Amino acid sequence: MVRFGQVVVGAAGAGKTTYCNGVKHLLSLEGRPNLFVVNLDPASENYAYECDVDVRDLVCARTVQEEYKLGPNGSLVYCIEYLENHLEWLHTQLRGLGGKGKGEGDGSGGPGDDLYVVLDCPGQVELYSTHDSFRAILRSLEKSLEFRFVCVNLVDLQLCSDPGNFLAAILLSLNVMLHLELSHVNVLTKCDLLGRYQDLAMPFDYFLEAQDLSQYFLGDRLSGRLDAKFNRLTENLCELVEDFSLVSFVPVAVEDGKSMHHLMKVLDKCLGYTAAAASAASGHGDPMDQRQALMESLDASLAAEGIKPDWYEHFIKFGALRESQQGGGGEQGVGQGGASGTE
Ligand SMILES: Nc1nc2c(ncn2[C@@H]2O[C@H](COP(=O)(O)OP(=O)(O)OP(=O)(O)O)[C@@H](O)[C@H]2O)c(=O)[nH]1
Ligand SMILES: [Mg+2]
Repeated sequence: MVRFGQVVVGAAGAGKTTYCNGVKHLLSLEGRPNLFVVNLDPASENYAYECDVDVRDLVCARTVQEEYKLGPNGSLVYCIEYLENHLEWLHTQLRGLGGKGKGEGDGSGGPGDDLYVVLDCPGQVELYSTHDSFRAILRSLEKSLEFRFVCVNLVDLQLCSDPGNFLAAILLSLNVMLHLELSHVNVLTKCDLLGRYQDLAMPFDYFLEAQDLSQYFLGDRLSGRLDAKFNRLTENLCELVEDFSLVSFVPVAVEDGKSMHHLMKVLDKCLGYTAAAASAASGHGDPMDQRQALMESLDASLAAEGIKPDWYEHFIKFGALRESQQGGGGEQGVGQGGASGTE
């Protein structure tokens, strides 16, 4: 019996909370059963955010900061270590979800058989790249509650506009992948803003595949911005990334149903999740007709542009449409919970 989960990580402001809301919206429309969002960010300031389990009910970074006179980073580390030391709280909360677990009621069993959780994580990357507590928390959920996780590592599109930042994001992604030891999918977020980066130095596909990175640094080399030693280091790092071919990105804009649907398919494949598998696990009947219809229509919209849509064209059109609908306001973000999930 397996339960499924997305572990949504990424730097501060990468779009984790907005993405989690978007996933809940889209997958609810698709009729995915027993879908829950779990806030694991003790520093979240967003009290309007709807989640099914909230770590702030156990420990809150703001309170810790005041009580122990810690800074924002120290208090977050304290909170995650506190959660690691009070894992029974998280286990109990997760057991309470779904209500279909075998041991429900007597406290001995696991959570709902077809549970699918989306974990909204803090924006402090050290927690996923070097610190042990977060990884220990995930291991305990895998071991005690039989969760199967995929790490969804969000990277802001903005980082593509500078070669150094992009390389740093790639190296960090590798670091997170090695540290958490989970199936791992890198996601480029906020791609509706692609139109603002029309001077990107490489075709968009190259960013998605993390290819020809040395080429990307050529501009910096020619301008003499980097010294010779640094150039060599950069070239070697680029070669390392390219040779191992371990990093690629799936592009997403949360309000764009097509891109979100594409990502959900990638994640389902990583998790081994199918509606049939979930139904079988829960002993429930066939998927609802409504879900089937929505999946088919989204599949058809993807197929209309080929198996691999031209994301650049797609996002430029989507961004333009979005701006015209907003009266050309040119907002920076989509706002919390503002994801529509469908086009
Ligand atoms: N245009 C656009 N903005 C987005 C998208 N996703 C998120 N944003 C905006 O990015 C900003 C940060 O989003 P959050 O979801 O709070 O990011 P976060 O990673 O949860 O941030 P922390 O919890 O502070 O680490 C907000 O202003 C969002 O509206 C997107 O797909 N497109
Ligand atoms: Mg957040």
